[in-house]
Amino acid sequence: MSRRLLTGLLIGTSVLYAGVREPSLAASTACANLAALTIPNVTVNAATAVAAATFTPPTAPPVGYGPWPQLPAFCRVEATARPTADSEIKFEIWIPPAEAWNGKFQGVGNGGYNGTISYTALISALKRGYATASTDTGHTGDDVKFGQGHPEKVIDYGWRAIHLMTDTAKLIVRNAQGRFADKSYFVGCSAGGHQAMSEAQRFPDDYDGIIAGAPANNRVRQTFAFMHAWAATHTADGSPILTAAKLALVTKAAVAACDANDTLKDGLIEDPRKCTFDAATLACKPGADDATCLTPAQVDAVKKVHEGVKNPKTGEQLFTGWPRGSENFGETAIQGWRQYITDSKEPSRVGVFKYWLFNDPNWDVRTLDYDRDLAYMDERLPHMQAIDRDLSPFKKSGGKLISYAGWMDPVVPPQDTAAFYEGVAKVMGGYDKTRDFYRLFTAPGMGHCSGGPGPNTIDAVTALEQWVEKGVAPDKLIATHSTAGKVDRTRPLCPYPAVARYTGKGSIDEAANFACVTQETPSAKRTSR
Ligand SMILES: [Ca+2]
Repeated sequence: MSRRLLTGLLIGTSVLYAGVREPSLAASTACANLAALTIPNVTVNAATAVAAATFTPPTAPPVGYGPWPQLPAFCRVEATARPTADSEIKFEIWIPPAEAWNGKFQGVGNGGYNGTISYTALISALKRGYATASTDTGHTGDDVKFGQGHPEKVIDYGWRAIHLMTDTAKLIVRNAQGRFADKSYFVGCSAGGHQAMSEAQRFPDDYDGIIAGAPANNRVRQTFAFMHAWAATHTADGSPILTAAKLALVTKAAVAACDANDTLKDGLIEDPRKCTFDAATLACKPGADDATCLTPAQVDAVKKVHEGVKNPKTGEQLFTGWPRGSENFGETAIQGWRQYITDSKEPSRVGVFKYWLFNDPNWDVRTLDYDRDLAYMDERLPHMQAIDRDLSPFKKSGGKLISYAGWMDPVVPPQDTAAFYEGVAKVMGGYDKTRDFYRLFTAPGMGHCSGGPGPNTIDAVTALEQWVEKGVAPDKLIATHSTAGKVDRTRPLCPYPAVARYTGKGSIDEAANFACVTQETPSAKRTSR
């Protein structure tokens, strides 16, 4: 981030605080009276005391979530921030009554480009006693078209909405409770992981503890990778080359080929970077095409997605490929390449090029120049990503960061998350000087943020609370896998680059029979001189 940007932000922050007219400095403010707060560039639209078991979020619950649960009582504050004339950033702040408040604040993240309040995340924070806040990031809906001709809205999405939400929420919580929160946390996965990284890098004092799940923080390059993967898996007329069944065939073969790489046959690829499975081994006999094999075009498509995208001019690996094993491992489109690569009628996020970069709705992905256009996007849309590897300011402010990644993630490639960790370690002076404030936990057989054949459910919030509040750093996170709501496998996730090794005794489905051991990773070898 540029110094100019940082200065501007700091000034913006101090203005925000200095300009607030607080009705009462010492005492708490009744919920309804919070609507009278005057905060520059922020309008408090409503402040409503919500009685227990009476609130239903205005949107339908996400698929698979079930009906909205009954909630305890809270104060619901709805606000809009307009840091620029073109901004319209909506957010909600939920504040428990004093007796139910755990004294802490939790900001929550978003998914994809979706301009919507994250009610599921607000609910889970409120139920733990947190005062909590979520924003729509300044636009409505998952379509990136909102940014056409609205560069300030793109910046709101990129980083500004989350920071303003955080600043404003802390202030409103302070007014509601009569004191500032003792600790502040940010919790997000996917785009939320990107937002988490952005906060750690751009606003190192916003949060005491941050959770960055499957962080899509290398977003410029990831967007190029989406273009490449789509072009690789579709014919010139846009027809898909790979079916769901063929993708499942590849996953099965990849797992069969690489399961034993870690010496434990548990149906999981421990580290896909060590898996050299070649889709060509599934090639049909010349002229044949049936359910058990891949045609030459299908082999070619799979190989290109595995191998990732290179700069054609310099040969530099521009972005990693998607991991072997991530092709299709479940029933839903997001448990494989279908949702973001093969089933899409057009490349995922192609609108970033059409509407944000070239302002040309007819732009054709086949004209993309992976050298020239990358340099152009890096220059034009730096606020779209969070890739500063120098986390010294965050470390210095006492911040703690827990990141996690599923080795089967078909959306945000986990190899990139690991590479980012290695990059930070290099800048910070090694793994020892990194793990005292930032730990990455990798999960074999886990998909995007959750799901997958491996243990994929963790309680990172509790681990982070222990680290921030008691100084107990997480040496492992226990992940669980469930079938039909029943836990059938547990496994420790280890701080990168350590991995979980079976002790040789007892069930391989029980975490107690595994120990975290440090190993040298292929890319760590490459980067350590
Ligand atoms: Ca294995």
